[in-house]
Amino acid sequence: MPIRFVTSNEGKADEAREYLDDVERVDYDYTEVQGDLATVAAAGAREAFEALGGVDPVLVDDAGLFVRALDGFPGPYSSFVEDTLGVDRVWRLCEAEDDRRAHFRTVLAYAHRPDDAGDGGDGEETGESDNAVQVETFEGSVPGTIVAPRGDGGFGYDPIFEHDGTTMAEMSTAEKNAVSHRGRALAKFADWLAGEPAD
Ligand code: ITT
Ligand code: NA
Repeated sequence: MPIRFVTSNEGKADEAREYLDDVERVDYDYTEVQGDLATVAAAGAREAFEALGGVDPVLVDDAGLFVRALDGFPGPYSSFVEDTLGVDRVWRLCEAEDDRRAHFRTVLAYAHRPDDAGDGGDGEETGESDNAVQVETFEGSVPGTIVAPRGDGGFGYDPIFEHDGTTMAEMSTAEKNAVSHRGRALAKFADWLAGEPAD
């Protein structure tokens, strides 16, 4: 069964394809509730799962850049800030700071309806909510430093996010996945999926 990755961001889908066999990117504009990344991702996955028919599992990814000297800005507003200020101006805000440490964080939320047929434990049929939708979340983060933009790869804030001397925009997808917030979360998710009975 394909995993529908509900995201407007082709870069996220490309990164996910390194961990998951059958990823289909889907545009669906789920509500971004107020809250931390996990709350936003889980609510988005649940909403998208139902809106897309309630059968194929759905994956949502909510990410943010947190700059220490800016009290975690842009954090949950990272998407809005990229669209309005832009990445170069986020660099210029940080340029004035001595401490340019930051981290990137993402939460993947996977909404699915486990197929319980045949593995009902004690064998009792309750006839209800045996296969209610479930949402699992997987978190990943990576420390880094905000630097003047370098590199043409990746997307979003990658040109200004340096990890171990290299910006994420200077890395290939595989190199970025090996160290990134999303790569860590995807690895956890792929491990978890491998342990699940097939739908
Ligand atoms: P969807 O919500 O449609 O998935 P988005 O790009 O808006 O796509 P987020 O809200 O999760 O995704 O991302 C918040 C911001 O952080 C947005 O500006 C992204 O471009 C940026 N971003 C997310 N992951 C990133 C990464 O791995 N490297 C650099 N920037 C990233
Ligand atoms: Na978004």
